[in-house]
Amino acid sequence: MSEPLYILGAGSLGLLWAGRCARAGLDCRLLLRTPQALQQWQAGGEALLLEQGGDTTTLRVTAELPSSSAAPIRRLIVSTKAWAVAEALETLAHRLQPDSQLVLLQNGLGSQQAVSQRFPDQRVLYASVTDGAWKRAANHVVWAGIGQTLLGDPQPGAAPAWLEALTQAGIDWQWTPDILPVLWVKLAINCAINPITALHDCPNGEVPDRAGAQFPALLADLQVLLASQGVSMTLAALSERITRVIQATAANSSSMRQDVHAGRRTEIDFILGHACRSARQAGVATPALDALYRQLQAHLARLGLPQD
Ligand code: KPL
Repeated sequence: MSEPLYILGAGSLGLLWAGRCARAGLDCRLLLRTPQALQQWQAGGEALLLEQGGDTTTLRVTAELPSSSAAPIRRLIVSTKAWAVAEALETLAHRLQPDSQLVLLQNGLGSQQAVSQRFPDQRVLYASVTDGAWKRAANHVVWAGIGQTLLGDPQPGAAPAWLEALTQAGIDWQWTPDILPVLWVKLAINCAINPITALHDCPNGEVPDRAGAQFPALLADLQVLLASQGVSMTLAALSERITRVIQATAANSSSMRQDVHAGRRTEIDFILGHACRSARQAGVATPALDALYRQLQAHLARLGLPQD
């Protein structure tokens, strides 16, 4: 890959992607949000610590601010939180070219469509990522669970050749010609797990017990929601899928629980918010999902966190 790979967002996922690309010797560059963050990164010798299974590798990754240069950005991985994408992309819009390609790694739905609308001239790819990662420090990421990345273009089209560099970086990815249903199922998984972990402050594995009778009602609503979006899955298949994710990530703290612990804005609007709005627009009733949305909003308000 001759073009540098830019990574926008130095959260756990951004560092995980940057670390793996740097480890493979790819030219990857982190785009940081503030001069303070850049100063801190440079003061640390541009070192990125990638920890897996107790082993930590130190890698050197160059960072810059979107505004620090006018150099074109042709390959961009967007790894910010869903609510931060739009504003973060505006800071580098002047560096995008008609042949620039963006890969969006966000949880939930809604932010992806907004980017596609804002950048109609660029190729915007969507991804569903199931790796588990968390940050021990600003430059130190722990790869807690190896997952898979499904990539696709909401418009018909083949995988761009440069994605092969991801394989070189050890990223387990696959091209899917139909990415939206994949993202809908991921959204359903996030609706079933993340809010419960935030409400009960529990790891993923405790979700069914903590939710009690709310859980089967929620799964039934999610199945109705998926059907209304053209994703047909039986309730048994959806329940099994969600149960498998809960078991595989039993000890993990969901991204929403991590956000709450860090006193950060959550992705509620792109997960439950998008789900409830879509159900309403499709004219289907999802009472358990709506109740969970209200319950989580009230919980976040009590904690002094945004409800969107
Ligand atoms: O995607 C996740 C998240 O935390 O956002 C799950 C699948 C729930 C794993 O923690």
